[in-house]
Amino acid sequence: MNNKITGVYDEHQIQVLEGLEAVRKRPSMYIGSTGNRGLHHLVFEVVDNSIDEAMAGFCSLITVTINADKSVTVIDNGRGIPVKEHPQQKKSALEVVLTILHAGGKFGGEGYKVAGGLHGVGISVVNALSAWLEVEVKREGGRYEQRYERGIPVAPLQKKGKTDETGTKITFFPDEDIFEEISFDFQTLSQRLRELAFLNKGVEIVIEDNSQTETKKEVFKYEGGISSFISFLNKNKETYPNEPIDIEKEVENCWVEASLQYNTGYSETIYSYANNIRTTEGGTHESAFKSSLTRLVNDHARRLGILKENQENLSGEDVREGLTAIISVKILNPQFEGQTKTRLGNSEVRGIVDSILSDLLGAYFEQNPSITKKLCDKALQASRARDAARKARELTRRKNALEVSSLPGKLADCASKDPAESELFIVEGDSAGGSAKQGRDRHFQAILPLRGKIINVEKARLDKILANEEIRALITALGAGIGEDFNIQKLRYHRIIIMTDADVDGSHIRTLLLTFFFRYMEQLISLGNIYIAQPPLFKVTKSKKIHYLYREAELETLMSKIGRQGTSVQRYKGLGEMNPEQLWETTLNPESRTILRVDMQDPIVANDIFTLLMGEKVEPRRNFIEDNARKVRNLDI
Ligand code: 0RA
Repeated sequence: MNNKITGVYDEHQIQVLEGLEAVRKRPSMYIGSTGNRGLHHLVFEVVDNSIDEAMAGFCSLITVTINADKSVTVIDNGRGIPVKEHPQQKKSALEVVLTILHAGGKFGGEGYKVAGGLHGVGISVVNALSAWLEVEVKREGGRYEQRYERGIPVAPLQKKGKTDETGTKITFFPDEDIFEEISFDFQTLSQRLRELAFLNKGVEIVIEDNSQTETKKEVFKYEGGISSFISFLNKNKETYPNEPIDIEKEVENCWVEASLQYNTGYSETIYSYANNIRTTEGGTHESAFKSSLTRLVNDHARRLGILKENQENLSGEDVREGLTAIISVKILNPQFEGQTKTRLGNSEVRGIVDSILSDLLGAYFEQNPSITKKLCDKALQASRARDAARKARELTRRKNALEVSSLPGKLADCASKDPAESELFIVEGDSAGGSAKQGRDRHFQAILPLRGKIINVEKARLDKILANEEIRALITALGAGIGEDFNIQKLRYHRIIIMTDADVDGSHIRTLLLTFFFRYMEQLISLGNIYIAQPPLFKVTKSKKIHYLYREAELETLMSKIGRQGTSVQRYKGLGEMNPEQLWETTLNPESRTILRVDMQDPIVANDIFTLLMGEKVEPRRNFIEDNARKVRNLDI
């Protein structure tokens, strides 16, 4: 008897149970959170394993399906997880991969040359956090199946038949005891899958959603890889050169790909990746890319006589004005550093990226003098504009030194000096501004009325932007600077609330403001400091009882409830029609108002939307607005 028990629960088994237990006890340590993000992380963890197969050259198709029962299936046509008995563990290699933390690709033949993985926690974590998981492997002529519940196998791996195919199919249902809500979002999944398809050229990634009444499907496959990504990011812009400049080379097991293209705009968009992971904090690959580009452009600007001997070098920012670029490296042992572990630390990467760029981009510049001249010219213009902007900025800064008196005249500031409790309402028009000033709680609510339309920052350089009165007032009121100088620590209000009329002009002003924040104070958006006020659309009065309605649809519902007789309906055409008390009650008072927080799920998508809405080309904008006219509530993010 005893022997039998120790036979089942040997040391490996105990190790497995302890491992699974640790994951189930502190899931956030492994997947970040048990909310929406963590839930989607499970899918990406499985997909990353399939991507690893693709990177190793064995997999060309990955299919992700959200099933009707809310489980998710990931299928790939890779080599299949090995099924033979693992020599030390005395069970199938597959079971080892699914039950032992970090077992991943660290065994089994050659393993991987390059391994990705979001945080590389392995599919055992997905297994541990799933109510059930079913795996099917096709490999070595056979088809094998196994089911797990809460990470523990229900039965040993079974052979189910013969097949010539190879691949892995994993279906899992996250544990409801661990996750707040089991609801996979097509959009969230497809954004990341599209990105993975760009980063792994030629790999076909299919996503299907069978969990809603309407099934959805998208197929991502880009033969051009990150070059297609650049075209995608620049799709509604005027660009040069016509096709992105592509660079690709492997040196000492470090695979480097870069793609870049300029557009006629003024903002800089650089995304860097290491082993398919977006390195938002940059790192050695990104800084080497930037410094090589700066050096090369300066060299050529001098050679072409665009920069004269007595002129200073162009700065990195000048050189990157209007640039869209992606740098992606795939390496053996990536070291991720920084607060969010998204900065690449490997020092050897710097020299490799630098020499590859010098060679290949250098050659491109030499072979394409007219393009090179064009981008040198643009960088020179940028540098002149930056000089002018610097002077303008120094003026605002010097004024700032004089403290309170430097605040814009039209700002009605709040009494509190504690940013955490302070709110700034940016209000369209003077009359609404007047009502807001009277209606607010002046202890913590400040009002900044906007007079004219603010400048469209997608169409102007920084010097022009800084010359705009409305923008200047906004920057000084917020107190945190702008662009590279932006310092969130100095922000004077933690809630910045955009309050515009519920009409076309109002939504235009709102988009202009959001575009400005996105381009020049991005942290305000990514950290969730920006809000949109929700003033009511209707005031309905019946026998002295007042109802404020915030949506068209609410009107019918209410009318059928209270009846039309003796009911008066007032449609608010603008904020200015509300008296101060009404404005307080409906829109300002934290106890009774609703405000929407602007959140930016995916900066790539956000970038796209702002370019589309505020950029140069008219046609795509019209199409977009027509396509989305009904969704406008969500469009504003
Ligand atoms: C361990 C070793 C090998 C492949 C895999 C795991 C593998 C895991 C997953 C997860 C999803 N799809 C997968 N495909 C493969 C190497 C196998 C070999 O050397 O043949």
